[in-house]
Amino acid sequence: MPDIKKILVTGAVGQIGSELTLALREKYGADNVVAMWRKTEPSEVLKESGPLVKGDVVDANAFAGVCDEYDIDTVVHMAAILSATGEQNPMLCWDVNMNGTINVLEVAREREMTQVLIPSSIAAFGPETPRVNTPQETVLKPRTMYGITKVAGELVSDYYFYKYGLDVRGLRYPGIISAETLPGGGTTDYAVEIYYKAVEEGKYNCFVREDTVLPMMYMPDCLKATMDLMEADVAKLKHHSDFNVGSMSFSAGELAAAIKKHIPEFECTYEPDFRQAIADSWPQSIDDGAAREEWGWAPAYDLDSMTKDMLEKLEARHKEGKLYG
Ligand code: AKB
Repeated sequence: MPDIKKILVTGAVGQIGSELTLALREKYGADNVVAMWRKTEPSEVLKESGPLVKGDVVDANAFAGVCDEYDIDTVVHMAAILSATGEQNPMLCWDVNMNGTINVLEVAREREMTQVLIPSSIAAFGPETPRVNTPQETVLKPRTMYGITKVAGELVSDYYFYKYGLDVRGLRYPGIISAETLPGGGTTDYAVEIYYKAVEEGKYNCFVREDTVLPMMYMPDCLKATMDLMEADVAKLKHHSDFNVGSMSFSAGELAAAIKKHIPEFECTYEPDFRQAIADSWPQSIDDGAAREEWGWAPAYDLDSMTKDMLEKLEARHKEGKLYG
């Protein structure tokens, strides 16, 4: 098993980073997981539960300095510009995602780090990819800048593995649904916003069509997938930076119907915007046989169990007047 001792999480204030940092602190010891953030102020719980550093992964020297200061042997690189923001500002997306990734890999290579985790996404696929049960090995011709940076990230990560022996791992996240930190700038954000608005206002105006089907995953499964992959025996891995991970797939209409079972008065309307074209270029469901075989991936939640849990959490917070934290 990998000898992970001191982890740096970039993008630690983001939707996944914020919860992953806490889960990693629980597992590896609070002092051994450093949360790196750039723009958004970290929450009290992130601040109080372990070390925190302000930094920008695009600045290679500063990033190397942080790794040296904290004696980092593992980087979990969550900082990225997502699909929707990436289409509004492609150059920013290229800069943050490409330069951030190569800086992480170079700093890790120079320091002979134990492991680097760089997530990919279903955005690595494009309209020419089979959309149902998308295979592990298939066409990677995305039409978004975010997707292009994710394909390049997978390829360059595997390059570092084969050329330098750096243990780089990655998984293609579907849309991630969670109740703690709101996502920002993604196409799948509607699947989180809908829960908040259902609880807050009893209605939601969805920015994709009712029949839009995408693969999704609940945060507890996302944390489990990420941490299980980090702990997997490298000798058993045939893939490294590009694992498909599936969990559930549903249309926006089916999601609204699942919420309606708990909040009968909930009304969802649909007003597709530029994000519809992005969603239409992505898979509807994922074949994750390689992840299941090589490191035992198995999700726990489905649409109904996730919806019950999401609504319980958000309703409890709403009652306390703290829906948004
Ligand atoms: C996005 O919508 O951009 C992300 C993703 C699927 O990678 N959530």
